[in-house]
Amino acid sequence: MKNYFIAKSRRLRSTPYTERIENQGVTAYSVYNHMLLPAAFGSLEDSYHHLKKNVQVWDVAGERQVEISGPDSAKLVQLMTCRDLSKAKVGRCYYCPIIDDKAGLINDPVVLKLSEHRWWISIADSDVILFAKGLAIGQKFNVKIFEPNVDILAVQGPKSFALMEKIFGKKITEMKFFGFDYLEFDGAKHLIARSGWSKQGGYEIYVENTKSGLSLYDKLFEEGKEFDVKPGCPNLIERIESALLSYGNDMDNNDNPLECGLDKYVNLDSEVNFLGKEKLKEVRNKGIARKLMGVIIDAKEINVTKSVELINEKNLKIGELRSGTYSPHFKKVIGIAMLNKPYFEVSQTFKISINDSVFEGKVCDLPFI
Ligand code: THG
Repeated sequence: MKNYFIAKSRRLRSTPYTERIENQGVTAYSVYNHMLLPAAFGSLEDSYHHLKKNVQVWDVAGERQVEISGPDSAKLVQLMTCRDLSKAKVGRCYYCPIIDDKAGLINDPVVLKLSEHRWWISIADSDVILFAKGLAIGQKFNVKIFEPNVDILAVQGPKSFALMEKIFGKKITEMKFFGFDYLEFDGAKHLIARSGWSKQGGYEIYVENTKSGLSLYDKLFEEGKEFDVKPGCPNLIERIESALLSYGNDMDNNDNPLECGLDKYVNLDSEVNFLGKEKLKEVRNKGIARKLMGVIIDAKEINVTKSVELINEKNLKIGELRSGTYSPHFKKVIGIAMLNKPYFEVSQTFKISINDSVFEGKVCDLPFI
């Protein structure tokens, strides 16, 4: 595969950590919420093994916050998500599908309840702020909506707990999954959550004070030497093995949350009011017509840059591959695919063309591991 340079500009926003990761050897960028998102530090496979064993620090400032505050803030946040947030607690994070009136996914953010009338929506790659503003204007809600200067640093991997304890003390190890708290470093309080886009454990530091955040960045590498800390980024292999979905890759506005297996985050039987509720009830009553599933393919390499057709023995299209990677764990290609009814059954076989060669594959449940 040929590679190309990225043309930087003001529009393609840098992060406070860009200079640091470039000195540390970032080798590829992606773009996320109009911001640089590191995509590789050398070999993807080496980073995968390192992440599963040690600890990494990630510049995920591209996970931008949409802040919604004011008397109608809870009403607006609820209007956007099919997850019932009526019992949401201050100090907790909630993974929430955001959908439109047709139940099409707009985004799949982490929502943080900062106080009764103040929320952060930690977004995946789509312009949620415009959707929120449009709704607020149309509904005449009394809210303030803006993008605060928050630049997340993720600390991920099994040794993240020891590293963070060294810097922040015992308190940080007592934090529950998807809980958050404010901890002090170098004269500033940082919101730290036990979360992150890997299944290897860790934290996310929502840096608002850039000066303190940068000194924390350096401190993580200094104190992390004994844990073999390395710079990293969301890892394609690890996130597919773990079935962490990627908005824009695995699902988009043409898919609804039930098709994407997000049933756990869909509450249709409570009183809360959200867009697309009636439509989702219809989908639930009728049953979904397609489903996001795992696939395992007898191949050693793949590079998914657009959806790829999955074909059955009768040469009928039965679905499409949306993400894929070689997995060192399975020693095969694994991927995330949208399968049409009635083909979303485990063990359904298919053929797929990769680089002009045909390979055999099989459907399986998510997550893989
Ligand atoms: N952290 C923060 N913001 C984010 C992401 C993140 N914004 C963009 C993107 N990632 C949003 N997507 C996801 C997808 C999955 C999860 C988090 C964000 C996730 N899911 C857990 C799982 O699947 O096991 C559990 C969620 C739950 O059950 O509550 O962590 O990573 N700040």
